[in-house]
Amino acid sequence: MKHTAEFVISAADESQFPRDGLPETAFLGRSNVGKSSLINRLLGVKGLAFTSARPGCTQTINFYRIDGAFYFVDLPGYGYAEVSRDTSHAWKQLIDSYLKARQTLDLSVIVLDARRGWMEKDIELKSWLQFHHRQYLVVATKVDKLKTQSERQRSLQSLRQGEQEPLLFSAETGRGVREIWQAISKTHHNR
Ligand SMILES: Nc1nc2c(ncn2[C@@H]2O[C@H](COP(=O)(O)OP(=O)(O)OP(=O)(O)O)[C@@H](O)[C@H]2O)c(=O)[nH]1
Ligand SMILES: [Mg+2]
Repeated sequence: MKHTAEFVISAADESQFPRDGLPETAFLGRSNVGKSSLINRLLGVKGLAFTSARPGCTQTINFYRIDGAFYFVDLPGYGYAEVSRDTSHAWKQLIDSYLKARQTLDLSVIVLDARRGWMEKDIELKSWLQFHHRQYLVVATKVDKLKTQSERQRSLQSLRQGEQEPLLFSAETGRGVREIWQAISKTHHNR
């Protein structure tokens, strides 16, 4: 199914978050894992969300209204060490304020790099979401970069350590798009 996507706002603080009450799916994960690329591929629009080979590309919270019915929310990556301590602190505050205050958040997508698996910050996020009874989905991206059979096996083993089996995705090949949409639609319907 083809979806329509409209960019709504790039929010630098809470006061700029939309207030129309539409439900949201947020994309969270470490810097450079491929959150923005995932959004673009799900919507089939290249360049809708900005992406870059350099970590720290997305610095504000970007809201995209989908089919006039819900939002996709592209967040800055957490745990990017090269930004100055002040900036990194401001981002953390922005992400925290979003997660804590946002009533309309009904699904968080934890985006992992398939080659790295669960990192400390990802586990922290998952624990936080579980503690607050928030629904989440785990996506392992860049699977196209797992070239050999043994790389794929090793990656799968480490990814399976969470309670939820991650959906495998590649922004390059489009693998996983259908499954991820199914999971997102299911959450919206069960609201
Ligand atoms: N091979 C491959 N490269 C990918 C994939 N997804 C993203 N990339 C590349 O990874 C880099 C980072 O992608 P982004 O989508 O900007 O990552 P992000 O998580 O939004 O990064 P921040 O906004 O900095 O937090 C870019 O160079 C992308 O082209 C994928 O599935 N396969
Ligand atoms: Mg980004």
